Amino acid sequence: MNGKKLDNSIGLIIFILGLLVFGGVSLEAAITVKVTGQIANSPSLIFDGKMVPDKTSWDSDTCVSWEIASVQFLFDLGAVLDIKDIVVQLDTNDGYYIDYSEDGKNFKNLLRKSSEDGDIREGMNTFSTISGTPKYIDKMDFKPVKARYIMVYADPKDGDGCYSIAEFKYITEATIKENK
Ligand SMILES: [Ca+2]
Ligand SMILES: [Ca+2]
Repeated sequence: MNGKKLDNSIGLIIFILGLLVFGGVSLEAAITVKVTGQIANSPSLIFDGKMVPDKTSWDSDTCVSWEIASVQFLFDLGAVLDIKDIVVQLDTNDGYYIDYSEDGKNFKNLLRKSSEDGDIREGMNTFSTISGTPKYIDKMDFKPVKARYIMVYADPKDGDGCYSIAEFKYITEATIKENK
């Protein structure tokens, strides 16, 4: 495997990341990423705003990759937000679950990406729930939810055992207003 291993013996890595802007007001709401299990490369890559070209290799230095299906990523968005849509870059030939929670304890499934979803069969791919965009996947779309916590993990029964995530974006009502 390429890239340096982050051997987190206590099972937790926490990264505080950048600023979020919502509703036109800048708040120092930090996104925290907590990782359970062993991964390659820094989890900060998931929220660095940089997408990778589709078809990028799953173990590229620009991706956060792992090989044990029990690895979990827990994103704390810093506040309960109205999540309308997401855009996520994942290794296309695996299944992944994305769950959400308001309190960090009670999680519900937001969506599942199967190994069959997407327009390419190898490498990193972009999956969007924003209808009308080229990477929109109808069956992954969801009704808006209130969430502060997002959990991402692989489906151990669907994929080749080589998993990867390169970017996660979420769209709120405030994001939509800003872009008008
Ligand atoms: Ca990235
Ligand atoms: Ca894979």
